[in-house]
Amino acid sequence: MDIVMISFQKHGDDRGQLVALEENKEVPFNIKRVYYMYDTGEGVHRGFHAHKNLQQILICVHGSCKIRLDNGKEKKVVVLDKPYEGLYVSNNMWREMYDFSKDAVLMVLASQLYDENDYIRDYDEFLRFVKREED
Ligand code: T46
Repeated sequence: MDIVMISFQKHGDDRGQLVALEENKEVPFNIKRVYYMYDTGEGVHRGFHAHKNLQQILICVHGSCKIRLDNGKEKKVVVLDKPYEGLYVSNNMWREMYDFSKDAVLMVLASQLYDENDYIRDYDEFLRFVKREED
């Protein structure tokens, strides 16, 4: 399984850093939605689902967290701890977010509006979905 990390250009000067993200440029899709999570409690694990269609870029703009990705065959863990790095998460990918630092802000850029019908929340259903997509 390939992990796709995107390193964004930093526009730094003596005032500090700035990162700009535009759809279909730094971000490889039309951005329909942005959400972020913060104040995540110690020991909390979030996610535990996949998406049928949604593509996303996860950026830990402050602090750090870990993302476990699972494509139904392989699992990999990615540490997000740089505000200028984005993790591309395709559809058909089971995800879990954990080990949030106290100050973590995880921002997500999404290719679709929120749609509960796009979620696969049952792991066995996810495995069946991935298999069907392959056939
Ligand atoms: C994902 C991972 C990385 C909304 O009303 N609108 C939204 O756009 C989102 C994302 C959530 N919500 C509501 C639905 C729930 O009542 O916010 C609540 C928490 O959402 P959820 O339990 O789905 O959060 P996570 O952290 O488990 O998962 C989220 C995204 O839902 C998911 O698409 O890939 O972050």
